[in-house]
Amino acid sequence: MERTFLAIKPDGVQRGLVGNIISRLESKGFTLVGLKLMNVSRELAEQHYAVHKERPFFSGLIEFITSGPVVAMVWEGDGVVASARKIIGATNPLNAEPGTIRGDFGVDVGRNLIHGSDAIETAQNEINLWFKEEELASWEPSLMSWIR
Ligand code: FUP
Repeated sequence: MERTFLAIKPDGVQRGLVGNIISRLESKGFTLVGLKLMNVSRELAEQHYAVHKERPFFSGLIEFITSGPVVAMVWEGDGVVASARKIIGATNPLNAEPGTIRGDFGVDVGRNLIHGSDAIETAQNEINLWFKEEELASWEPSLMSWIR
């Protein structure tokens, strides 16, 4: 079953949007299989955003993501990687459609509320980076066979 890694960033936590964000993914029909509130070490942040190491915004990004607790999550379901990206919306919240998380709640690319893996392979790498195998709980929503 396909999985993705999502993280509600410090701005999302501090603005009290954790419940709202989780609710959107739950009511869409995806299954939560991993969840933890955690402070992010500089080392983890730098590994997670390694592809952006040479970009001018890198140090600000690391500063931001390590500035307060984040909610790290793994979600499961058919097509969850691409669908979660749609639910999240464009990287710059000013370009994100209303109805998306970033479109509804954000105005600043450096404070865009949530991270979502951009491809199936990236998702697998990010899940392995952020979670230990025993922190993930696979389960079947048996009364919801109309969803999966
Ligand atoms: P996304 O996959 O939508 O999270 O976007 P990217 O991987 O392109 O960017 C990662 C993070 O870098 C974004 F969430 C915010 C930050 N960023 C900036 O701060 N400034 C930019 O110009 C681009 C990205």
